[in-house]
Amino acid sequence: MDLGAITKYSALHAKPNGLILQYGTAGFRTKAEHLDHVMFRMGLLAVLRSKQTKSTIGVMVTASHNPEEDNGVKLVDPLGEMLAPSWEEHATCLANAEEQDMQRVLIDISEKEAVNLQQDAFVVIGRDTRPSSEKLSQSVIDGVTVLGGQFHDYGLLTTPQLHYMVYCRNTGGRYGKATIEGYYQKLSKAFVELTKQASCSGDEYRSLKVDCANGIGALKLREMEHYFSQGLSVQLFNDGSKGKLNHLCGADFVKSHQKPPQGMEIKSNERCCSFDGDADRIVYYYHDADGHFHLIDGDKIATLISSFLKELLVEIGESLNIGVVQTAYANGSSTRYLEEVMKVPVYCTKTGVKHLHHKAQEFDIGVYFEANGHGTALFSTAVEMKIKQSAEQLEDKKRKAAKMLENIIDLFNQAAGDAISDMLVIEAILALKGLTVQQWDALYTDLPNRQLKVQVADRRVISTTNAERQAVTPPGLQEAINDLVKKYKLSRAFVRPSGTEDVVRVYAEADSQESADHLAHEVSLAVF
Ligand code: NG1
Ligand code: ZN
Repeated sequence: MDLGAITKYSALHAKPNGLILQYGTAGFRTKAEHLDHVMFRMGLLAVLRSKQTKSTIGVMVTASHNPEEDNGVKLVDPLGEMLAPSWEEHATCLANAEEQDMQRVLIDISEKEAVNLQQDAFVVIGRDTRPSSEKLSQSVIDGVTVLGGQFHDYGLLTTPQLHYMVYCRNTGGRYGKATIEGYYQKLSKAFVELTKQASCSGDEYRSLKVDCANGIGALKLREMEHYFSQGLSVQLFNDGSKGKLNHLCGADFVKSHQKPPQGMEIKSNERCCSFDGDADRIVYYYHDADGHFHLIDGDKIATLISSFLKELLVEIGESLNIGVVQTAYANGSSTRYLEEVMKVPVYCTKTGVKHLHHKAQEFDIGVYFEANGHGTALFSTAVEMKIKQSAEQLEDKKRKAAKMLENIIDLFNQAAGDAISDMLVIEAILALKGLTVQQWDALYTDLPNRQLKVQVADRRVISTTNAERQAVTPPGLQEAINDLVKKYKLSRAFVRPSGTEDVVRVYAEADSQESADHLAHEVSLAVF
């Protein structure tokens, strides 16, 4: 380690005095102007992690659905997953070290993690479309090079595309080619094969309106659409040409306000979807003939996907173990439908995709989605091989189903939840099953629900257990929530400190919207 060079370059990316940040569920996130030093230091850290794992590490510069003025950064581990927890702590220490302590912290991390400093390092970098992202990603590169790391800057990418690149590079190309064309070709080939098999390919299935949150999704869909246009034509809205990133549009806005984005004209029964600012979340929606808005969130996406996968397995004659992973925010109706009607086991983890991803890896086929539309499906290597064999060896209907499953496996981004990949999976399933958006929506009826944010002096006084569904501290809070919940029918409520904002989140559901609203309000009063 050339400590002299590190000190010299670090001074060019100086940390604002007194600024303390934490590597949270989605890496570091705050106002872009406070992040230059963090980017430089994450470049350094990515090199150490790459040396330790002897693998390519990813660095993504994005703040997802946050306002345009914010930015953020997260590291991507070798198999495309989120950074290992012990390294999240190192990230926090390094980001908060005062200038004079930087060298010591770097050496500490290297020693604790037994990093061989002679090992080569390779880092890949991607960024979203925020005005601040280009300069900030340059600071990451400064950090990488000052520690002697090699790098490839992919420039503008969706977050899941960067995860895909990292995964491809560390699996010797078995998963796919680590180029943007490789990504487009892999997904489009699988999608076009699938839609060719659909008997219902009328106009209804051929077009989709997409709200791109004025973000990277628009750019990437434009680049990609000619690859899959045989199967689907997409009409893009909020493509960044006029509006501001995530402002009054995008998946987070639609899900949290339960209303359509601005800037999109919706005719009744038209199928529409929204991406978030870095295109790792997707939600669907439509207006019915009476003009009522219907949201189809991550829970219903998981239901559609898992029921289709289950049907294919029955057709092929394979009994594999499928599990669905949700969080406490999953609508109670979805959990009941999955367990009681579809007879699929459902598991609940803490909020944050890394928890869902890890749980989903335990199954032959693990489908995971957060209610907000972040998710994907994972297939074990053994399952992938078995299905490939079946697609070659079986006959007639069984072979057709195995071929379909093979293509569906290729269409999922197994490194991370991916709005583009999920959109193509959903579109293929709807076409193959001949389902309209209304029929999909009618699988079950969501329980009315309400989410609120409460500002408190210190949100850390609230701690939780049982996948965040019960409060442990402060004393008495859970008892108070239990008493309130008893007052309503089909009700459930919980509180938890947010991992990405300085707020406590309150969630309530009940048999009517009015009851859900009341319950959420009463619980938020109990939090004070
Ligand atoms: P927090 O702020 O911890 O609730 C939010 C989302 C998560 C996840 C992360 C990362 C909700 C209720 N929470 O976390 O699901 O997406 O941001 O972006 O949607
Ligand atoms: Zn996102």
